[in-house]
Amino acid sequence: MSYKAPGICYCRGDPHCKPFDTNDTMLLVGACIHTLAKDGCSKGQDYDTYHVYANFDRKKPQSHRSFVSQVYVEYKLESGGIVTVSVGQGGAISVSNNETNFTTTVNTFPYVNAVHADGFEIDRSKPPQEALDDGIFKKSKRIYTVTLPNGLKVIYDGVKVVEVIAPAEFTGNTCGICGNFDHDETNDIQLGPHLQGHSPICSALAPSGSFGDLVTSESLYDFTNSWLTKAETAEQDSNCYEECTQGLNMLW
Ligand SMILES: [Ca+2]
Repeated sequence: MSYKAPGICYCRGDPHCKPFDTNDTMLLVGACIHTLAKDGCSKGQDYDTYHVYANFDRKKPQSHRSFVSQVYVEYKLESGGIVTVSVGQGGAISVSNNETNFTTTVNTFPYVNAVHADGFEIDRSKPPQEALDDGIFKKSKRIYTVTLPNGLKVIYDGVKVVEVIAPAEFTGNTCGICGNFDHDETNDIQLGPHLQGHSPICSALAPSGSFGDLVTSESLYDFTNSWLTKAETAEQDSNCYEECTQGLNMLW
């Protein structure tokens, strides 16, 4: 019966991330934007219908510890348009549709507790008891839940805790830092598409190897960097820019 259960992946703290299939967290290092979960796993950086990614920011310029500062959810509509929802610090929410050139900032919280756009629901609530029992949102006063038309839920507390809840039918059809959700905890840490020889957007960070290679726990930097999905300019994030141009060795 447990195979009917949704998959739960989260990142919290500095950041410790737990994939869908394991109960252990792993400490990741990086200050750029990384894929948490997406489908279309044979498509490299592209995806079929959904892509969840997060911005990791350095806590202090000289520290290698970072945290999830913003969460993005992209979803391809049947019309071909792409809706992007982002949830940032303090629950700052924006919704955009590239087909209609529609962009809005949701600033109606706290006057309403849910908004709807393009089949999405975005709501604000107290953390569910189940998550509190697991200690996930214990310091979060409010959480913001983005529910996609396909049932995927992405929750962010507007501070540094993100949780991705994948419906049971996503089994085996997801990839990213959250792993492949095939109920096998031994194969979650696989190299993503951001690799040397594949036009990496941050060449100093792109590991060598092949997409899907299993990574050992000693190579978690390679794992994280292989799921790097967007570069940032020096103006957007000087820490990411430095890592991208100089590599992680600058941190130690
Ligand atoms: Ca797995």
